[in-house]
Amino acid sequence: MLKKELTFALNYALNKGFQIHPNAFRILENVDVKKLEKIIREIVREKTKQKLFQINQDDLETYLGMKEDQNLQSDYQILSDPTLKITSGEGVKGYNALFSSRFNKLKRIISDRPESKMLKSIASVKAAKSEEDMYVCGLVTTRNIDRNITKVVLEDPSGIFEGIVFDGELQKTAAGLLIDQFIMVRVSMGKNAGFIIKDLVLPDIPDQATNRSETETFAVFLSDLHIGSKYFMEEEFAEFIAWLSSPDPVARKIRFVLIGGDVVDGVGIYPNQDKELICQTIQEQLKKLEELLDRIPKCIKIFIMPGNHDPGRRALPQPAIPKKYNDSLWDRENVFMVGNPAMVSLNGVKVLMFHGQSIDDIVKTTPGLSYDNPVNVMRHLLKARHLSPIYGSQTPIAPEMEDLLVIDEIPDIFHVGHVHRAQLDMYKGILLVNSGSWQKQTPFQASVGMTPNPGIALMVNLKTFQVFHENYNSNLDNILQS
Ligand code: D5M
Ligand code: FE
Ligand code: ZN
Repeated sequence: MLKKELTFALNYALNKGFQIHPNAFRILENVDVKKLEKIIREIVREKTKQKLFQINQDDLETYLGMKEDQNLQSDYQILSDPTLKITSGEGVKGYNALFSSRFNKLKRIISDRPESKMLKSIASVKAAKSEEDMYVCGLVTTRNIDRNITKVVLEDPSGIFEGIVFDGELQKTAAGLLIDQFIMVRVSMGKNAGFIIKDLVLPDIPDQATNRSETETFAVFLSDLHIGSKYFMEEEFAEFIAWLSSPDPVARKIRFVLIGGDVVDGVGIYPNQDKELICQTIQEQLKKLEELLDRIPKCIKIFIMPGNHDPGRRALPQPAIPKKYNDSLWDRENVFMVGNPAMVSLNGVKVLMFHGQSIDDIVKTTPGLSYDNPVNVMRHLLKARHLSPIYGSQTPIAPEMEDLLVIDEIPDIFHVGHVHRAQLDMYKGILLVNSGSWQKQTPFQASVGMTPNPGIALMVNLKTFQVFHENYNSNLDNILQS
């Protein structure tokens, strides 16, 4: 049934002898009802003057400012993508290469710090027996809290270092250390020949100027659609996609859509998954994705990254979703398939996209972190300058020759998903975006007490970094905490 305001507006035009083209009608259906009457009156007045008695799509697009703004920049560059770099070294040799790459890359990153001039190898510090403070660095292998003492064990290529933290404040930092992350420590010899850790230095993000777009182009951040799942909010997602073509002033400035993984629910990802699927094959799921994405205006560039539910390979880094599952998506001129993690530049703004599998391992082992505040975990990753430090837990990591999960290049926006909680924050000038999900709470999530806030689209003005959102979840009022 037509809304009464729309019927009124149509009758007004018809009574003045006008015809309305079906395309124009489609646009009118999406216009804010409060503005309908004014729009129609003005178009009728103008066209009557011109003695043209049909209202077509062009009239409305011109009137509503829906015509593509040609001055709005939409330059992109894929700055890094693991897809073509993936080699997969084999066996123990591969892991040695991976960890030595991690150590060397992070040592280079920390070498910008003044203290690093005093860095010595673990073997030489152990041999020195010096009275002075010394610096060593390495990957954390143990972090044990026992009463009021924290023991930290580090490893570098020369050996293993064990030190004790006594200081109260420093113990808090030590409690937040992630296993296998890189750190630098200031140490001195204790009375009984053990080492005392006097300072812990993380690679972290330096104070820095961040990049901005010259024009007010907007980007949308999405993830975890889980297409194919019974719980995928197809209607709400389709409504959001339709909004992208609406006359809304923000929608008119969107030129980028980023999808941070779990685009489909996949097949055989967890036991008895088939009972929770409405599309039983990957091909069918990706076909549905294609149909939905095809409704997005072609001036919008779409970047698709895989997550743990998508096909390709499970271990990080993941290659882009292979072409064999849906080559027409690959062939779209406005669609770019990238691996996980990837760095893309949007009008010069560098966005680091990472699905976020490692959050599960970090939340489990780090006091004070939870699924409700994924941005806090994201801050930990930036401080560690690594996307998935913990090795050997739930997140599978492949034995690559180069550790592609080190955060070499500092992003302007850090885009993560996976935990199904939309949330925003800032850290050292970097905008942190967790893009939530478009899947309702699953029985599994309910059983472990995970409360997602699905159906929210987060959007960023790439010139000002102002953030907007569209909420398609009728159950959520107060949705964003930051
Ligand atoms: O994961 C969405 C969230 O739910 C993510 O934080 C992991 C958690 N999750 C989902 N399934 C499991 C199982 N089987 N064990 C532990 N944690 C789980 P998604 O990647 O969307 O499935
Ligand atoms: Fe997910
Ligand atoms: Zn996931």
